[in-house]
Amino acid sequence: MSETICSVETVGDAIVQILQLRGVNCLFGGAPTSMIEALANPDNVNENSIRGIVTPHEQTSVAMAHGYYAATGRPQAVYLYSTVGTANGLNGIINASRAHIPMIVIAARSPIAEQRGIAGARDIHVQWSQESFDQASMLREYVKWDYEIRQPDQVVSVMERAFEVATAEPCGPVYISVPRDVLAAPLQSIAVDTPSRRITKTRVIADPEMLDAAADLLASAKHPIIITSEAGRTEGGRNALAELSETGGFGVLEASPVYSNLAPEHPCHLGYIFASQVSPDLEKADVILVVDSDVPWFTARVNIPKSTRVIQLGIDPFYQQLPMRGFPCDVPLIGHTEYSLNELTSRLKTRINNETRKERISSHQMRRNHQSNQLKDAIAKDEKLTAITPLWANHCISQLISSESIIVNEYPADLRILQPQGSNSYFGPSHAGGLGWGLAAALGIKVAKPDSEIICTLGDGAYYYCAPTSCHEVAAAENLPLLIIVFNNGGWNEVKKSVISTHPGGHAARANSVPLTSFGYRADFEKIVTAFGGYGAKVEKADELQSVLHEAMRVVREEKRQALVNIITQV
Ligand SMILES: Cc1ncc(C[n+]2csc(CCOP(=O)(O)OP(=O)(O)O)c2C)c(N)n1
Repeated sequence: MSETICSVETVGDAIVQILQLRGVNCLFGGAPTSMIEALANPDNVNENSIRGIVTPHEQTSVAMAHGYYAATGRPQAVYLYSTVGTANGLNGIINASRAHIPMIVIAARSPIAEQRGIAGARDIHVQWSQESFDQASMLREYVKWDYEIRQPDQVVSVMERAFEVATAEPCGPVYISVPRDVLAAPLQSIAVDTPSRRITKTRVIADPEMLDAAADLLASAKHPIIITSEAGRTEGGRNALAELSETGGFGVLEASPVYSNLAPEHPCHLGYIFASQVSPDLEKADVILVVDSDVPWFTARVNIPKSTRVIQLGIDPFYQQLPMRGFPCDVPLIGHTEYSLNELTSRLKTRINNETRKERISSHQMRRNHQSNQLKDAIAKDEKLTAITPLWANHCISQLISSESIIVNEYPADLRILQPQGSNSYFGPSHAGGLGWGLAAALGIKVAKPDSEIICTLGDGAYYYCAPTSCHEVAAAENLPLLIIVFNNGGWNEVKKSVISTHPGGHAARANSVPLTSFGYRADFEKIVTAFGGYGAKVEKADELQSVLHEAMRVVREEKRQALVNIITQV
């Protein structure tokens, strides 16, 4: 076992060294005082130096770390300022928590000391009023672990514990608060195990008996179906799902996908379910395999017969973090998606009749061809309209996609049309749905994958929640060119739909007018980005959209600037 001895000046300096030794590339959001002091020390500059990225708003920092991890599987660090900064970052932490995104959140805390002669002791008015009896209490439900560094010699073990808990499955954010005087406390050196002795990477494969039971159920099913939201979180999981579905001819539905879970042209792909849509396939199924899906269907909207057998697979298929979740599970497959799916596939190979498999696949394909023709007809119709429909907008965006494209979507993307290809080609929002994630997550992905071409699709509501000036500033300052497409329908369509579905035939539905869901002013969003050196364009006519989008993409590709297209869409 070996240790790296780092000479340091303070606790803050030690935190910087440990983050670097543990492979953290970025610190999003700035840093607390003595960490800034450490980063100013030229002796600390080396090939592993952490990239500090200032973000004007905490929502941006947290979502950037989220995006970076989603694209790479490498947890990053985030800085939140005291109670107030933590409050601003909380929406992003809730998103990260439900999406199982590990990140090391470091928060400043008011100094403990009030007396003279202690570095970092209280000397700013806010340090009394910002202090909380229990700073982490406001986010404790959404982090896996929180701790306050209380004395200097704890720093290594606290940081090691943070990495251990964040990266142990199911992963999630952790929160460390550090009083300014503890952060400034002098330290001479720290000893850090290299390599780490807090290894959490492991392989969990579902119980063999349960795998046999699941294979029996799937093999004897007349109408089996697979439903997933996050099987494509890893490339291995995505490949394993493709193989399983091919082996049994099992159709796959993606329910509010967070990743690209199956290639869209895969013969078993049955389509996507977004928001509160339901698929009639589920009511017909006699066996449902739920793979990495917290909410596979809405019991209030579909009638799943009692006789339908349900298999649930994932590292925590019961989503124990969620206060309420009412889905049956006849066969639990508790394990990593990739390995457990592969085990299931190998059991099914000897159990599935080849004819049945072929028949299923050809019926999926017939259905898909029919649906895709219908979709083409609908797009062709919309092309002829003057106003821009979401369908036509998605079609025009699909013409921009290259092998380097990554779509980051906060709701308006239609995956039937955009057809994300590779395993890392699509990222959707956390099911927590805290709006304001998309643009910053896209920036985090761009930091992680500088050669990728990011297309970020947002609703106008989502764009507002993203703290857009903060995001545009980061894009400009860090040279992160990307294409931002805002579907500007002038308000909150989802909220309108929710009112109508809760009160069908009610006052709002009858009047065909839903109060408090439209913005009173339609902003020229395209002008905001120009304040940050970007390119902006607004488009209102269907026949102009394609050329406007192409010009914006050209600016991103050739001029390496951020570009925003404000598409005035019909609801
Ligand atoms: C932080 C936050 N506040 C409020 C909501 C509730 N909410 C859900 S969808 C929605 C509207 C989003 O508007 P937009 O992005 O324009 O998409 P549209 O519904 O118009 O398609 C709102 C306000 C939320 N999810 N997150």
